[in-house]
Amino acid sequence: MTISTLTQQLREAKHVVVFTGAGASAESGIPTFRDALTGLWERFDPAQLATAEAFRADPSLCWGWYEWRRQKVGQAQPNGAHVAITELANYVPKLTVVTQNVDDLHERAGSQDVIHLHGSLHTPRCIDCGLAYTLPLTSDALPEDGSRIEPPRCSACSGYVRSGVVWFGEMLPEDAWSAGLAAAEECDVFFSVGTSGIVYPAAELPLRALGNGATVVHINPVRFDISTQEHFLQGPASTMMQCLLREAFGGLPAL
Ligand code: BV8
Ligand code: ZN
Repeated sequence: MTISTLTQQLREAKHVVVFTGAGASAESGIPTFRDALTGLWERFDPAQLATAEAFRADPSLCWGWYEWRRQKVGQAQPNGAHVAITELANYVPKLTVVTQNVDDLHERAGSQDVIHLHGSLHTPRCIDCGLAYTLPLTSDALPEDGSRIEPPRCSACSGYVRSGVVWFGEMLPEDAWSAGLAAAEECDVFFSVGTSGIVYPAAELPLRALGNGATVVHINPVRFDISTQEHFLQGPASTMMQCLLREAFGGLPAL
């Protein structure tokens, strides 16, 4: 598919879905999920650390990791991809942003009603009674190579406070998953931006969109195998999303 055919489809689309993974936040300086961990967590595989078992085994190590990641997100800014995705909403009748990411960069770029399939760093809760916990606005700057932090305790039942992300082995939030699925099964154009497509059930969404007859486009600097009906734009998310917006709709504010 040529860029001009794709931009024509984008101009005619009634409902566009943008599905993002860690690669969409990479240019904001947030390490992707496949990037090797550093510092205190260097010896861990993220898929092992992002589990309820890891938290129960060593709450301070796990909570320290999430607080360090939350700090990195707080220090980061939305990048050109987030901005272009927000802009896209002004040009198409309906845009749904579905993300696997646990940062708030889509929201800080101005995207509305972002669907977080894997939860968020910003919504911790009690691991026992589920009571939401309000994080202090600013915590002291954490050491760059990380530190162990004793998790806070729930004010209602004194259970440990856990991160608001979805751990491996946990169900996705029912409302997020059904909203993401409905959007994939209804849209005309589905962009899959910055994801390795390893984690399920999120990785099913592009296939559901394809099944519904949507045009599916993968955007990633690293080429990977796709079916003959899907399309691939090889390049970083910010450049590709901004270029698509310019080609399809003309201007885009300077960053
Ligand atoms: C579930 C929150 C049902 C945590 C995340 C055994 C038991 C239970 C389940 C399983 C099991 N075995 C397998 C499973 C399924 C499992 C799974 O898929 N495992 C994988 C490892 C095979 N899934 C689950 O467990 C899910 N739940 O199945 O529930 C169930 C329940 C009980 C029992 C049975 C079944 C829950 C999955 C949610 C996990 N939580 N995040 C945290 O963040 O700490 S997932 C985590 O990976 C992040 O959310 C991340 O977004 C996500 C996916 O990774 P990507 O986003 O794709 O990031 P990645 O680093 O992989 O790739 C980055 C890409 O960006 C690369 O392609 C790179 O080339 C590209 N890139 C780089 N730079 C750029 C770029 N692209 C564009 N521009 C750039 N500049
Ligand atoms: Zn509690």
